[in-house]
Amino acid sequence: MKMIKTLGEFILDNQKEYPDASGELTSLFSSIRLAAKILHRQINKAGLVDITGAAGAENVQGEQQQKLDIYANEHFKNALAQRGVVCGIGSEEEEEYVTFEETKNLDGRYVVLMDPLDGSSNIDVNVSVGTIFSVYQRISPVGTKVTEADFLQPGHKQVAAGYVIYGSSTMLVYSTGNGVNGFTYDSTIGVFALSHPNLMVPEDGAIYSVNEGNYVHFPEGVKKYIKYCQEEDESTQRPYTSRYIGSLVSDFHRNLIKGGIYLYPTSSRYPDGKLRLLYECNPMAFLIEQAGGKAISYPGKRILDIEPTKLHQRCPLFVGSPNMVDKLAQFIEAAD
Ligand code: P6P
Repeated sequence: MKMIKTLGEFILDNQKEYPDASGELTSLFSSIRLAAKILHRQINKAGLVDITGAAGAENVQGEQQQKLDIYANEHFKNALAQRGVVCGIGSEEEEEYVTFEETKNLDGRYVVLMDPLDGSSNIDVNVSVGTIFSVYQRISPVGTKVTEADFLQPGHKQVAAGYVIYGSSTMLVYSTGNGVNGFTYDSTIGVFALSHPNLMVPEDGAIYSVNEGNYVHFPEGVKKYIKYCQEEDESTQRPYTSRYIGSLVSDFHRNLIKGGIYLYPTSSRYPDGKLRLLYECNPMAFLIEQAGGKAISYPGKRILDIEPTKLHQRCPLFVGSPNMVDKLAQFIEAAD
C-alpha cells in the first residue's frame, strides 16, 4: 500500500534544509497551506456563489479586479499575518507593501511577495488559475518595521518559492533551494500529499507557450524563434505544439512536467514585458532553475540576477527547458 507523505511531514523531515529557521519557515508554509485550502474550496464552487466576475475595482496594475482576487489576497494576507513569522507582504493586489498593526510581527524574519490569484480572468470560464509566492529573509533588523529594501531583493536571494495550481486537481509545488516537490490536495482528508517528488524539467521539449495574438509586436528574434518552432524538422520534433492557457501557473506547470518554453516578450503594449518581476518571474525562475531549467529576460540575463527597483516592476520572461531557452537566446542574439 502506498503510504501518504503529507506536506507537513515532508517539511519536518527536511527541516535540516534550513537549520536556522527553527520551525519558522515550517510555520510560514503552514499559513500558505491553510490559505490554499480555503481558496480551493471557493474556486471549486465559484459558479455557485457570488464570488465570480469583476469586483468593479481596478488593482494597482490597472487591471479589472475579480472578486476572487480580493478574496484570495485577504485570506493569504490574514493567514501569513497570524503566525508572527512574516513581517511584511508585497502583493499584486496591493499598491504598497503591507505591514501589520504597529507592534505585530516586528520580530518576523521573513517577507513574502505574492500574486494571490494569477490568471483570475479565467475564473468565469472555468480555466485553471494559481497562487504564486516568493519568500525572503528580511534585510532590516528584527524588531524594527519592515522597509521597502526587504522586498527589493534579487531573486537569487529567495529562501523559498512556489505556486498553488487550482486545476483538475489542486497542487502545491515549491522549493526551498533543495529541489522541487509537488503535493496534490486530497480534500477528503484535507491534506496535501506528496505526488511529484524531485521534479526535473526535461532538457528539451516540443511545446511553446506564447500569446501569438501579439506576434506582430514581438522583437525580431522572438518572431524568428516562433517561426523556427513552426517549421518541419523531424530531428528536433518540430513543428512544436503551441499551447497557451493564459494562466502563467498552468502554462508553467505543464511545461515543467512535459518540457517546453513559456515566452512573454516585450511588445508595444508592454514595452517592459507584462509579467511582474517580484511575484511572477522570480518565483518561477527560482523553481525552474531548481528543476534544471532556465529563466532569462534577455540572452545572458538570468531573471534571478535582476536587481529590483520597484515593487511592481515588469520584465520579459522566457522560461522552461534549458535547451529551448538557449535556442531562443540564439535567435534573439542573431537578430540583435
Ligand atoms: P495575455 C494573467 O493575467 C497573466 O499575468 C499570466 O498568468 C498569463 O500568462 C498572462 O498574464 C496572460 O497575458 O496578455 O496573454 O492575456
